[in-house]
Amino acid sequence: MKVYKIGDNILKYRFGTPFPTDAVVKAGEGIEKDSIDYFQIEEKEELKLLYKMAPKDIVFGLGENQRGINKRGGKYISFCSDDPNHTPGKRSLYGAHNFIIIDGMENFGVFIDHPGKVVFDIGFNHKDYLEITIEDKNFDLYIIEGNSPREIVSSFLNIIGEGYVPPKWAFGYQQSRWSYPDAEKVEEIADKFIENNIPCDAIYLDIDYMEDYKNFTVSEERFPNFKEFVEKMKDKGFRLIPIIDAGVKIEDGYEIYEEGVEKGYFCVNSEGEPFVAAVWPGRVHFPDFLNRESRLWFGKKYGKLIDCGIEGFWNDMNEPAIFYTNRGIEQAIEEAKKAEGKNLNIDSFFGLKDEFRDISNNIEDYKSFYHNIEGKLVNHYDVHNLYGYNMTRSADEGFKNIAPNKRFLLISRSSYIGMHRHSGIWTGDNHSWWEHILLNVKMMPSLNMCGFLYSGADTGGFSDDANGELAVRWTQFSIFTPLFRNHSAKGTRHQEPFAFDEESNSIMKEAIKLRYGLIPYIYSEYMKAIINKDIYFAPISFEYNDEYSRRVEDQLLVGDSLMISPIYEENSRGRYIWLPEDMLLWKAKDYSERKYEIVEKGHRYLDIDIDEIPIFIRKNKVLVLGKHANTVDDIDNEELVVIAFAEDKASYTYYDDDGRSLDYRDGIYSKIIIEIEKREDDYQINVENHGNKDIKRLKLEIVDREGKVTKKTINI
Ligand code: MIG
Repeated sequence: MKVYKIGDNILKYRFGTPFPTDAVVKAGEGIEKDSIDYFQIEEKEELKLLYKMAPKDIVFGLGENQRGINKRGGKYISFCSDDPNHTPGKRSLYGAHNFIIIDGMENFGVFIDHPGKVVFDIGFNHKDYLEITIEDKNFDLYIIEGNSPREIVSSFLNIIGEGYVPPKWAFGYQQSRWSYPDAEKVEEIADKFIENNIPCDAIYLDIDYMEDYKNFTVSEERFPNFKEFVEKMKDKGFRLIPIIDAGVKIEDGYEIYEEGVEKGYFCVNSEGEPFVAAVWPGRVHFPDFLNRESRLWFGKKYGKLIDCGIEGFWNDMNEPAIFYTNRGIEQAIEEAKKAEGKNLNIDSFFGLKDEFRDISNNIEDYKSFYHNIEGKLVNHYDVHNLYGYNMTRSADEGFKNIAPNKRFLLISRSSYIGMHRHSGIWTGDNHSWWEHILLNVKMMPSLNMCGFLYSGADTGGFSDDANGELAVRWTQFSIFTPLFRNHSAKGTRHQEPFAFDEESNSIMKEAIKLRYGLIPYIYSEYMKAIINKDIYFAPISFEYNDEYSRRVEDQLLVGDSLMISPIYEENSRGRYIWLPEDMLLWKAKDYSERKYEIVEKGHRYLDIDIDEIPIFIRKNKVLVLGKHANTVDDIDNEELVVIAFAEDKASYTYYDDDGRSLDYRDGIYSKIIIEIEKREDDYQINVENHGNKDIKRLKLEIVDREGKVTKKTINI
């Protein structure tokens, strides 16, 4: 075991010869040390790290996973999986995010940098023990110390590198559905947004836009003159976001298939032939995204669609999902033949059934193909969790090749730590279930801790049918998620904001408009989090360390100023809330009607009507609010409403930039610093403008401890 010091409070313990994942961007200095802090090690066939948790310890992290913000009580398996049934017992979803934080008697973070299977048993096997099992013994273990979870997260974000920033328009509302079958339908959807005056910035193109599910092709029949169509839609205010799948169709004459075979860019089987699996298009090869040349080659292909005016993509099926292989089908048929005519009992019958179920995403298939890493073949199974990450990296590298300083929208389904430098994620195939609103709420801070700030769930739920109330309540939560996309599966009920009864439609519309009003705050907080290596969504215990705050699972901090308490139960018209301090409550219906009330610290039951979104402004904090427009680009930035809950003073730093380039990385952005201090009967207000050329006026609404509102306008 070698030990390295990475910065002041981070040690890396190297076991064996780990596969380089490029998750961490900071190198360290070798030091002398022969024992590991915190953990006991058990080495058998696998390696186990053991830690005894104190009764009140909380374990945060693990990104995209089931269960609570506090991960205690569960077992989680990092092995990227295409599993569309996110029921509570599931242990693997699409991502592998091996970072946790222990917060309690001792405070430290742990990152297992290993691209194969890792099991986190967090008080499941034995309620007091954290057991981390690493199947093969080559990995890096990072231990990060800090005084608080926030400090630990920040140190972690610092070593995994600066997060992805989408173009500003990607903070607008986005509409998706599998599938809008043709250009006509896409335009019809766009026109409905226009007719109903509902803001929307993007419409997604799911697999049906392609010709026979071939990546980087567009069906001439369903989307004729694609380039003109993209332009026409952009003129109407909508960007189109096509999907790209991992598998490349095997078909003579298909350029990408032929080039890939010729140049050896695909993953291979044990004979060195391109590995064959089947997904949407039938049989496919998988590009070898772990190989640098293949990655660059595939990345450039995005240019075909970028040339048509496309500015955003979603990368799907990149766990990679496998529907079947010949091996799987043959094995199942063989078992079926053996069973034919037999009197099957409980074991043999269900065994046979499972044979067929297990044709998809089978471990044996993952073990039967290889990546070419600098001339050496590496079995896919050992590096499985890096595949989606590197597909998405390939896209990002492609974009940088084509337009080095332009931001593109990019989200991926599968991911690994480090991919957050290249893109955001959506959380995959959830259901139109109330439980999945709550899961969405809990997942957001966990994802943030792992670097994935630009994230969100399929609002309204992917599978199953949403009713109006579910779509409303989900939308009311999603207005706070940086990625705000409504998506649903083929065959399910439509769930666009105009798909339901009049009342639900109108509430969704107002919520979306409110989202646009919140964009100045959301964008400012998002960007400050990126630049300062901080998070956007946090559990409330990150700021309040009292007994109750440590237990709250269904309220979140959004940026530095806000707390939210989403409704996630059907027929509910209110809920219990824990207030760790007095806060200013605005039950928002739309952004122009603002009534405030002070809610005092304590356990409170709050009435929340179907059209209300409770927004709490923390003590001495500030919310900035703009206006809506039908697209982000059209938002009028001349005036900002500044809502302050000033017990004695409040301050805010409002960040903005051009929203489309990467210049912010060179410090090219503007800031307005607002400082409010309470005097006897009035407020002293200080505003410093560092380079913001859009905003002309600040309309302050300062609320004091008694709820008295003082309004002032300041020209800047
Ligand atoms: O097997 O492209 O998660 O968002 O609509 C399903 C069709 C494949 C899964 C994605 C989903 C998308 C769907 N895809």
